[in-house]
Amino acid sequence: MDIDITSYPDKDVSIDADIDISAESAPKKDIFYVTTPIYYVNDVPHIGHAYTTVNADFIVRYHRLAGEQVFFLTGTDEHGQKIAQAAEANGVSPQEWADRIHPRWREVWERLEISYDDFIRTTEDRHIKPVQELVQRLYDQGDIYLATYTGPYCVACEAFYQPSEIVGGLCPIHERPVEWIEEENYFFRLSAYADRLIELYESRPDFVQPDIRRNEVLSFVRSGLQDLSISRTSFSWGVSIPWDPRHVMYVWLDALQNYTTAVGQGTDPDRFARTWPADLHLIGKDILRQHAIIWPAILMAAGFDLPRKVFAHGFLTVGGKKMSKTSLTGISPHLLLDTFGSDGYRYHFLREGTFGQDGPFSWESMTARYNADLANDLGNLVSRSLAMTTKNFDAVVPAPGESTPLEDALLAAGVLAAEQMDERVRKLDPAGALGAVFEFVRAVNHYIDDTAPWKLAKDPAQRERLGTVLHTVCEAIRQISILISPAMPSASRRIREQLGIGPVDSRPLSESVISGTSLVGVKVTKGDSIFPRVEVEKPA
Ligand code: ME8
Repeated sequence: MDIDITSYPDKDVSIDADIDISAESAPKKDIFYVTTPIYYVNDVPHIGHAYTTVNADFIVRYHRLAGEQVFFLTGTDEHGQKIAQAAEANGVSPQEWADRIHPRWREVWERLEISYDDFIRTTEDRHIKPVQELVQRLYDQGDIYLATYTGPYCVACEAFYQPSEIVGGLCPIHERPVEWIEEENYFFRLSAYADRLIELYESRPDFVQPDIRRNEVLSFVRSGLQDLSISRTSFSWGVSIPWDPRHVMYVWLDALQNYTTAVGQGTDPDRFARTWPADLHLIGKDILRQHAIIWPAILMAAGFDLPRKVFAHGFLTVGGKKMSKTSLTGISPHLLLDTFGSDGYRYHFLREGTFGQDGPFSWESMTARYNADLANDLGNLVSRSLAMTTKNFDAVVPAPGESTPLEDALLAAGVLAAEQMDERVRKLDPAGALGAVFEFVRAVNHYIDDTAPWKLAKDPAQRERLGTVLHTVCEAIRQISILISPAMPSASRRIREQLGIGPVDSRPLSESVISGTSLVGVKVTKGDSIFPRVEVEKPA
């Protein structure tokens, strides 16, 4: 990037040295605040976008289940050149285009049972006004100046690159030709924040996770930061720069602030104090620099607290490359939802692979895991247990007799699953958390094989023992219905309906799993199969 230094203003940057970047300095607040990226409305969602949102929803639902107060934000990013181009290609205005596409995102989130508390659109007044006020403040305090930008720009990323990052004229992420821009732009003095950013990554190793991403960000900032161009004049679809309306704001400067405008930045100071900072910004690794470098620098300039954590997960890949709209490899979530339902869908994208690393999507492995874990292990457990209770005890959960080491071991396995789940969700390891839950599901199946209730049922002298076994199994299914509820809310509800009990309570798992309502005397109903088997054939 080539900055014409003759147009630097002569003001010195005033960086507020009083802002404390340690996590401990952040005020105590009761609300656990989680965000997803706000998605571009140039097109409709694919399963890569849903990957972030499903994982965020699982984490959020777990925290709510544990009795915590949560605020979960998602939304759509509606400004910028990419949206303007999509609108033009479709012969409508950018606003009309955004109005037409944004419901397509909400519709997918509804089918996937995403429990967001707010959905922000960056074209809303509640966002635009506070964004303009903050940017004006940064300008007034000398953090923004006018200069000339010359360099590469990728419209698909809506990002500026260093010339050295462009190989063969192509964007490193989209592998599409970049534009070379030469424009008079406003710049944010990002470089002035480099030392404080380095101090942030060093003093709070959890700020950027996983470690591989933290190291990447640290070495990028150590190698030297350029100031950031934050306005454009060659198109007009964006938030206008308040003191110079020939310019529209760089879309990222506008978009990142959704996280603060949605919770009261510039409009509701009490709410802002109760909710901000975000506890977790969940993102894909493609937008790491914006979240781990640009965003904290803007917040430092604004004098706001910094988020507690930015976690960048890996890509869903097709043929080893990021699944994307641009490369036309995006698979619609609806296609998978039609076959696997929301529970099967959510389970797969939470359980497959390691959160943080890239992983391929395959219809075959989704089907295999669904049939093995859900249709066989869990679905059959529920249906055979309720069928045996129906047949032997008129569908009423029997009182248990004396327990043996087998029952004690199963009880201990349930408690262990709850503890492991808690630990793994808090480490942002959804796959590990569900792994622990399904370990318990398999333990319950082993218990049934070991105690063989179908044999006990043939011997009237074993009636009390049969009652103990079926009570233990129904109780274990009740525990499982709690443990799976953040991942598969609908299956959890249906299992509880069949068990004859109401919705899951919100309290720590250590309490709800161990001391739930007694099931003795509860009438169960053997209903439809919770997870009907899926055939391997892909839809055409
Ligand atoms: O970047 N694998 O929006 P976007 C995993 N508007 N995750 C993927 C993915 C894939 N193949 N493809 C997309 C933007 N994602 C900006 C964000 S935030 C202030 C502004 C997910 O519509 C992943 O979370 O291009 C990625 O970061 C996000 O979608 C990008 O969505």
